[in-house]
Amino acid sequence: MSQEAIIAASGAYPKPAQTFQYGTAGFRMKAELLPSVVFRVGLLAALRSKFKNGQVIGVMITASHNPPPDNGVKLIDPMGEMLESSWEAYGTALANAESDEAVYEYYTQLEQKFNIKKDVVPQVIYGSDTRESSPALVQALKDALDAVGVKSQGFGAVTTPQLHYIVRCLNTQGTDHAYGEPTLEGYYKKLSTAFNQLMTNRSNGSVTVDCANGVGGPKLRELQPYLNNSIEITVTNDDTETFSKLNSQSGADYVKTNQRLPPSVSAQPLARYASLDGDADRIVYYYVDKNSIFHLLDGDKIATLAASFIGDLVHSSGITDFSIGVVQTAYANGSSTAYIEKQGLPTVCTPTGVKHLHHAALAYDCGVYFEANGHGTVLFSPSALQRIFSHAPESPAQDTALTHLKNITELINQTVGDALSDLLLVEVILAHKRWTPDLWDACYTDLPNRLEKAEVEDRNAYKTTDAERKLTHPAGLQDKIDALVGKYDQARSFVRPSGTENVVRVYAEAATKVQADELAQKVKALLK
Ligand code: NG1
Ligand code: ZN
Repeated sequence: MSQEAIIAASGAYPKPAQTFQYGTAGFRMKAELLPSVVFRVGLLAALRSKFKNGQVIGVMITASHNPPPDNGVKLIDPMGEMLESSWEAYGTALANAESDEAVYEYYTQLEQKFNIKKDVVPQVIYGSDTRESSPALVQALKDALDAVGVKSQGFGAVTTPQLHYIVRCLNTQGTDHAYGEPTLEGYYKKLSTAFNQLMTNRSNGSVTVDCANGVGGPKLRELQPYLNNSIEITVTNDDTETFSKLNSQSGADYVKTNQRLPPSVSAQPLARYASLDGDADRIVYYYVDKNSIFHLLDGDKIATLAASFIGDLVHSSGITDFSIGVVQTAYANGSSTAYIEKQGLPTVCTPTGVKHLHHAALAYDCGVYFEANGHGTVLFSPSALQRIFSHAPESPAQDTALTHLKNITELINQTVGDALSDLLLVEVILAHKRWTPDLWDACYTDLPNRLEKAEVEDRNAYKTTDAERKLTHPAGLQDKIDALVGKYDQARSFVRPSGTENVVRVYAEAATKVQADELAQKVKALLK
């Protein structure tokens, strides 16, 4: 493509006076700051695809659980995973190039650095969530893709995990590890076929799903006709027309952070409720007990549920020497870690951000990873899948368990955490166990905890070690935190800079709610 064409196209998207950084969730900020960033991410996606010999790269425009005025953009690698970390820096550098000429120059430098062949046709697919700002940003992306001759396809409003699924399907088509049909219909068929088989002759009442007025609402409605009648799903907070309602007083982040029902939900005792986030890659469950007390069933509870269910199926199938591990972050409730270890399963703690968890989960035959906020999935290694699908059962009971296990591997979106897939997974497990939400909840009791955020002058001054559980900088601060923690029972607290917002987060847990709240406040006060 000609130098003039790229420079001219870039000229339509001037860079604001702002420094950008490709963080945990790509670029994310006020939407009006993003057009130049999205344009340049389009160039990066083209390079990435060329570097990967023309494999399809995905670009998702979303700001997940952030408020309506925000937006964001992130890249999806060929197997449906997050962009390889080493490339984040190239995205950052492109986004910060001060002129259109500098954009072009850096683009050609990267072409040379990676020895990119001129004759490879890059392929990129893209989608967005339901924000008002999304169509204009999609246009910026398209302009970049056109300027560098990318073969591209838009999927309109989709959930983040749907786009990850389609990327993987496109890149595995026609191989012996084909992931599925690269369409939304293919996605619904894959999930529903596995779900319907797992729910044959089973039923499990109803679940009410709060969709945060985001893209998960319409997509859950699209999925519903494919599902058999084994559960009744009531879809709420699915108004995507009123842009200001997105993630407002609803959604997984609201429920998890406030530890309470969305105001729009009047809960019946012991009925099941779930909330998705704005791009439907997170889900949390909750219920109220007979005394109308709210109980949260978060990502940790989903991880323990999935790990124990899969462990039982593996065992009952007669498959031996099969490793299952649970990957968490520092935000995992201390009780969940203790519970998993008591079950004899290994746990690993990684820094926040799904890419870290995903990577650690690859070490097991089956790696279950969830952030406490409900973002996570289950990975089966290629050799584990091969063993599962070639295993010869020796009894009818083994045969049944094995069939369930095979369907579980199909039901789970193994590319990335997926609220719709996780919803069906939880429903299947509860139906198989005949568990009401209180029985699920009774596996262990969460330690009371508190998450706070603090505005600080420079969050980059906060540096962590030990999977973000300890601060190395500012010097001396960790000692002060440790001294406070020592004053409370079963207490734990840590401070880390957010990767998605310009804040520092404070987490505290302790034996009682009063203690957890007080500890969080006192640690927060240290940051002033
Ligand atoms: P930051 O802003 O780095 O804390 C938040 C979530 C992460 C992850 C990312 C990406 C918490 C405490 N942090 O990261 O778990 O989901 O957003 O969306 O929930
Ligand atoms: Zn999300």
